[in-house]
Amino acid sequence: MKTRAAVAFEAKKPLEIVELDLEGPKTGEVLVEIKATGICHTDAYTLDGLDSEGIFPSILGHEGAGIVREIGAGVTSVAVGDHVIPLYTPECRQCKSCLSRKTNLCTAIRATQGKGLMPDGTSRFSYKGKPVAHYMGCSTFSNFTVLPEIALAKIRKDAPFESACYIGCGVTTGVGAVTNTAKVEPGANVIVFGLGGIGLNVIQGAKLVGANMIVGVDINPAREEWGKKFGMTHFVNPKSITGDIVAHLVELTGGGADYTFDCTGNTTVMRQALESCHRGWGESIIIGVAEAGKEIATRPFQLVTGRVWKGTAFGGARGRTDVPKIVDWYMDKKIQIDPMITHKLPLERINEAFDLMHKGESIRSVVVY
Ligand code: NAD
Ligand code: AHE
Ligand code: ZN
Repeated sequence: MKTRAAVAFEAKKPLEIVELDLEGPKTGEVLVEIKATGICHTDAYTLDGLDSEGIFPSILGHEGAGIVREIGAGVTSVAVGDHVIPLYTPECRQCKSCLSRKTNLCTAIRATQGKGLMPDGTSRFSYKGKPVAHYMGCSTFSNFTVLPEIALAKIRKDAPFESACYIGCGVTTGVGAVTNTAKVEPGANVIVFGLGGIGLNVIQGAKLVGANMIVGVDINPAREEWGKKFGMTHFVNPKSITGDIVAHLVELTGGGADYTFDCTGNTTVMRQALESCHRGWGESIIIGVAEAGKEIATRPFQLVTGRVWKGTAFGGARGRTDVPKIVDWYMDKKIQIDPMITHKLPLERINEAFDLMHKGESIRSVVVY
């Protein structure tokens, strides 16, 4: 069949809207009509050529929601007509990682996914007879896409696609980093670095679990109002303070935070986040994705004296199990999504979404097909 998609032909070049060929689902695979997709900073990072796994040409996008249109042989967990969210972290429930119960990082298809291929080692997309790579196993910047059934969370049909798509990455990552990875307890003091599409969800997650101080740190002053909307109690703009940001935050939190979160992808900020933790027990969670070649550093003394450095992918969520529950939280108004979706655009205008993100003018842009 044919599908309309925004293709990343080259790094640092705008996406091009073209019609591609899409092969139908093979054994264990599912054809999904994507109804809406968010644009996450990770898509921009890959498009900007900063991803060591970046492949061109490819179809980016990993924050979608849609409808099952066809199932391949052997598919049992979803049926035609089901509403689904594609999962860049699948959940096979059979691999060593899934069975360990210690991680959400299912390894069933990670190797081929990282090469832009389906589990059988081929791509379903082609343009003018040449293969085009999948991205993060999702490729939601295509109106139709094919995924393995283990990479689909079935969700309730009354959830609007234009909001539910954000649960495919940003919402689950931010809220899950608080509830699954850090396990923030009521009364804890929290610092969130970077108040974009992920950081604001960390803030709402911290509020949800009853954190005490929720300090937001961002170099964009407009983010102060945004943080307050979702539960931030204090805002710090590193550009507006005199002296060292870490010393400032340690003083503000009475000795350092119980939990800090990096939602910037900047390795200097990651160090600040670790060192703003309380001596003896503070935990810092890296969410941000740093560009290829970057490394983190701190004095080992920071860890010797009890601070803990952790990371999280997809908020530690096991997608097929947890994503439908997060959709329920949204539908039950336990968490907010709609105010964070600042822009809705047709696919033809997807490049504007990247410009808005780079200018700091959007929280989340969503393409509606
Ligand atoms: P975003 O562009 O919406 O937000 C980034 C925010 O960080 C902006 O508000 C920006 O002003 C702020 N910022 C930038 N530099 C800063 C600095 N030096 N100090 C303080 N604030 C600074 O991006 P997003 O979509 O929220 O994504 C955030 C990061 O999380 C990206 O690196 C993205 O790739 C990553 N991410 C990781 C996961 C995961 O599973 N680990 C999931 C989604 C996104
Ligand atoms: N490809 C990059 C790593 C990118 C990365 O860390 N991705 C996160 C999700 S970001 C979503 O917006 C992730 O899930 N990581 C775990 C995994 O298995 O990819 C690189 O550095 O090569
Ligand atoms: Zn993302």
